[in-house]
Amino acid sequence: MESSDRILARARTAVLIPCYNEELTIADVVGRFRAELPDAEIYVFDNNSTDRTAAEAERAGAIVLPVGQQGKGYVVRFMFQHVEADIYVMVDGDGTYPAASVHSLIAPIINNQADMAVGSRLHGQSQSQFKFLNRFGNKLFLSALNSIFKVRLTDILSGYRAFNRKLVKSLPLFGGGFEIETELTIKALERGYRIVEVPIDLSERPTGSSSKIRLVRDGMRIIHTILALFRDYKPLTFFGAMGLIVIAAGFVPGLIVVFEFIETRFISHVPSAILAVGLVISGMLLVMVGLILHTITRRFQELNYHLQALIGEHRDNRKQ
Ligand SMILES: Nc1nc2c(ncn2[C@@H]2O[C@H](COP(=O)(O)OP(=O)(O)OP(=O)(O)O)[C@@H](O)[C@H]2O)c(=O)[nH]1
Ligand SMILES: [Mg+2]
Repeated sequence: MESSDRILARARTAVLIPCYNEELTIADVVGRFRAELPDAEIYVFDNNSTDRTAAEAERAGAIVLPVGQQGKGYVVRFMFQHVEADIYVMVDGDGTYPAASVHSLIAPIINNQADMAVGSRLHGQSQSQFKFLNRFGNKLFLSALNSIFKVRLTDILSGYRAFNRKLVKSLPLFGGGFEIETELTIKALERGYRIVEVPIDLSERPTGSSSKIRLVRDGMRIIHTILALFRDYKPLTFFGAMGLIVIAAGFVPGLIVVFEFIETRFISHVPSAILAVGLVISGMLLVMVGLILHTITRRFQELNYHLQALIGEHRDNRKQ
């Protein structure tokens, strides 16, 4: 087996840092990653910062690329499309993630044990300094995601990740804001990519540097993303559960009418009867929609599998 050092020496590694007004910390972040990964290309994606972020990043030796459309999600999509490398590391520009952990983060990618490695701030072995609300929100989204998608992850919102090229170039991402991390995790899971979590310790933002998260707005966007992906990737569970609830609700007026009919051979609660029929038919319709979408999703998954196999074959042919 080839040693991971030798593989790393040959692989092109890119460190990607999305940034919005991080003049206080960006030079330090670039410097630390340069020290840990001397051969890597370090890119800073400046998203209309109004402070000296771009100048500071350039001074520290990073390649600075401006991105016009505002939002972390747009920036992640831009960098995945435009940066060519074999191993990708993504990290925040606020200096809260430890650069020294980058080696344990990229190890599973180099050794081909994972397609995405996530620096987990909530792992049993992590000692993270989290703000109370952020920790609470994180746990809430996590339990929703773990139960819907039947996985056991400990951090879905982490901004410190490593990827291989295959994943970066094949995930279709649409989110524009902070929901991008949720989208990355769910879409990678659904496509069968291997995800591992590596414990990391989160530190606090230094004083004077301000958070870009707006709890209500970004929280709503993340909930919306989880629900939309639930609908798209688990349609039978999503529509089926709704359908069963509506059918069960139809039983309440329905049973009143049935009991009355058994007792008196007569129906006086006509509105209840109409309501019951309406609810049961609507519920059945929802279950049917779930079944149809489930079949279509399955077929698309098969199609996607063949497509990936074809792309792999094409790549192998070109290498020869
Ligand atoms: N390119 C770009 N980057 C952004 C934008 N908003 C935030 N970022 C960057 O995304 C990273 C994460 O944002 P943070 O504000 O640190 O969010 P967080 O890490 O969840 O929360 P705190 O660290 O507690 O503030 C930082 O490097 C930001 O500079 C944006 O609109 N565009
Ligand atoms: Mg941060």
